[in-house]
Amino acid sequence: MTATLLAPGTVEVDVRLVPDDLRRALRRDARAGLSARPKTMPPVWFYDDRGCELYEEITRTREYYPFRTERDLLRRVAGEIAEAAGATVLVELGSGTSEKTRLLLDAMAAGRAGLVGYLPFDVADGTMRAAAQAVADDMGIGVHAVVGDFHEHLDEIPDVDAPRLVAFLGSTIGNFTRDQRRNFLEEVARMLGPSDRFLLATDLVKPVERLVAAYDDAAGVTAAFNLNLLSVLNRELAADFDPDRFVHRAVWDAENRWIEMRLEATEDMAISISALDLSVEFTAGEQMRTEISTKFTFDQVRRDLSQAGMRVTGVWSDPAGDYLLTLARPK
Ligand code: AVJ
Repeated sequence: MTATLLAPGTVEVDVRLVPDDLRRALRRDARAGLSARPKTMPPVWFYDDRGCELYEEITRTREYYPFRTERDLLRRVAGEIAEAAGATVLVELGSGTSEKTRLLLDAMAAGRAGLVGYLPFDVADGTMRAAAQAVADDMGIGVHAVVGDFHEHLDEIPDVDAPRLVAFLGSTIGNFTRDQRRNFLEEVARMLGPSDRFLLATDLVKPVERLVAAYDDAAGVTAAFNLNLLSVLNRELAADFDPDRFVHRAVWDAENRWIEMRLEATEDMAISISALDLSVEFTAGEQMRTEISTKFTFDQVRRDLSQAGMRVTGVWSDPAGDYLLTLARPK
């Protein structure tokens, strides 16, 4: 169904994911993940208010280069991307509040095609509503936001009668498993019309010591970000994790070309998760995986996009070759 573009300055928010859905999803992921061998928890649960604060802090650490590398790259090439895409509506998957969004919006507004609409999509309702209103006010365009989950609600994004640039920044695609990535890219390809384009941000493979340092900064901010997950489980599921009895680990998995973040138990312990009526054992040295962050090569990106039904029309990288922005169109 083709939705009409909203009048300038108006904001509409479609809520496809209510707090109860999130609570149910956390219970499902915790029951499955804490009973699995090895234990795992998906990274989406890092991002409570404290987690968002800690992530912002991570982006300011010396070791964590992806955020500023992407921002500086966008500052340099957003205009070229806007011209190459020729879109007048920006659809942003995982929209957050970042200035990176503004770089793209400003470039599109200044471009030949102009900017007539912004469609942010994110799991975090509050953050996105505030950002949506600010963009509508500052840029005088219609903003139609969707609160949803990447893996379930992409087809809820309004299909407007204007060329759309669908952007997925932050290299968040690196946190998806292979299956999640394939399904996500196929879903994106399905939603693209002939005049739509897809902009994908990916962090590239580089010397291992730089990768591990980026996920284990000397100041311990990433460690705090990782350990905060235990506080989320304690608060949301009445669990009794003691974060002082776990340590943060960041490990490079060369075979899968991803960084794995883990929480390692420092001693044997039994954890009760009252909300799930569940008790789980940890042995000393046992590690629970809390995030993968896949690092790409251009060939991998081109192959993944091609397998999903898209072909590359433009690439931009920073001088050091640390990061990649890829523009694609439906085949
Ligand atoms: C922005 C979600 C992609 O995986 O690099 C930062 C999150 N995890 N430090 C990433 C993160 C550990 C980040 N993403």
